[in-house]
Amino acid sequence: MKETLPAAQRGIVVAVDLGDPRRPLEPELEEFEALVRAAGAAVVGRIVQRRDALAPSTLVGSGKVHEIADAARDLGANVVLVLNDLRPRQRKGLERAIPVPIVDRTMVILDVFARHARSREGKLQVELAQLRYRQSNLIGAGADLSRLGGGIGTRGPGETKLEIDRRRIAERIATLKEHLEHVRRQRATRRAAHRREPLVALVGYTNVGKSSLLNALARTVSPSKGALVADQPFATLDPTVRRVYLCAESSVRVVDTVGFITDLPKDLVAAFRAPLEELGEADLLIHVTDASSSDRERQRRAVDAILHELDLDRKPKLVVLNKIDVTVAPPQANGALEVSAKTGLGLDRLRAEIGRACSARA
Ligand SMILES: Nc1nc2c(ncn2[C@@H]2O[C@H](COP(=O)(O)OP(=O)(O)OP(=O)(O)O)[C@@H](O)[C@H]2O)c(=O)[nH]1
Ligand SMILES: [Mg+2]
Repeated sequence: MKETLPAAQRGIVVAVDLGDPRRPLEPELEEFEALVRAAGAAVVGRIVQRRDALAPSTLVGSGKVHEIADAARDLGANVVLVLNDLRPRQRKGLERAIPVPIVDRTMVILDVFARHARSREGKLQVELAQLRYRQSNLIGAGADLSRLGGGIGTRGPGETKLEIDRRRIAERIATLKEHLEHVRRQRATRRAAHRREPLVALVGYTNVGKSSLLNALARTVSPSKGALVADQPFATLDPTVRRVYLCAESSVRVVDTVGFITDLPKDLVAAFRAPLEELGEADLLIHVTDASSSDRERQRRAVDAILHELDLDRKPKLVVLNKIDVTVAPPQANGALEVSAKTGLGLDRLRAEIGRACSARA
């Protein structure tokens, strides 16, 4: 029997460039388009407006609003994806003038998370974050959502379409919190059983190769056993722990966590607070960076900012420059340990450094 595939999503990406020299638009725009693709939509157009300030009622100027509506029609787009986060009033203003659904960056990220959540805890967290975002942004249920007709902004972590009635959202949020509390207590008990071995946490921007590095360190050969590796943002949502042998007699546990991103939406930070707080138990953090990315500096700053927010900036930390097989001589390596999860280069040194850092703690 043939299945009818849902109509492919074709999106127009819209961004306002505020011309902040400390925040060039291009890398953020490219990252946003990668997120859109990870959420399953194709980018068929890009409209950028340079402004000194965001328009309070429509984000972009009124002329631009019409340009977007025309482009959506001409290019056969069925969703408009906005890089800047939208206030409820701006969302309404755009919705009034543009006949396709309006989806902002936070909704896209939530959508990618919904697609990638695997564990029960991950799914509960994502659903909670989605409902909170709807609640605080007055994104309607029912009628408004059916307008989205499936696709980005409507996907729940399971098979469910997010169609919960607004007055039931609060109830559902309370239930989700209870379930999460229960799952977390179980995990805390499991964790207590492992306390004696040092815990090392891999942190870093999304897609830098944290899961690949975990697999390489743990020498996971079977792809089904290892952490999931994929060339897309937020492949990993659920923490994976593996035992890594530093030498024949000594081992540590290494945990691979959800990747970070600039301006991680606050509903997501709240949802992932508990798993990230477990990083507080780590004896050592390994900050993984991507030698092949021209965006490395911006990414490094974003990760440092989140580590600071999570009160983790005083933890012992090793900085690792991964994917060194791709670039010959990366500029500004700043004494970072050069490794390649792909070729195995530098991994023995990394093991030795982990051992040194962990025994210094003991
Ligand atoms: N050339 C090269 N590619 C690598 C290396 N390490 C990882 N990659 C690739 O980089 C991409 C991302 O790798 P992941 O291990 O999924 O990265 P991650 O940091 O876990 O990503 P998220 O879980 O999505 O945040 C994949 O396509 C990997 O094959 C490396 O050392 N060299
Ligand atoms: Mg990963």
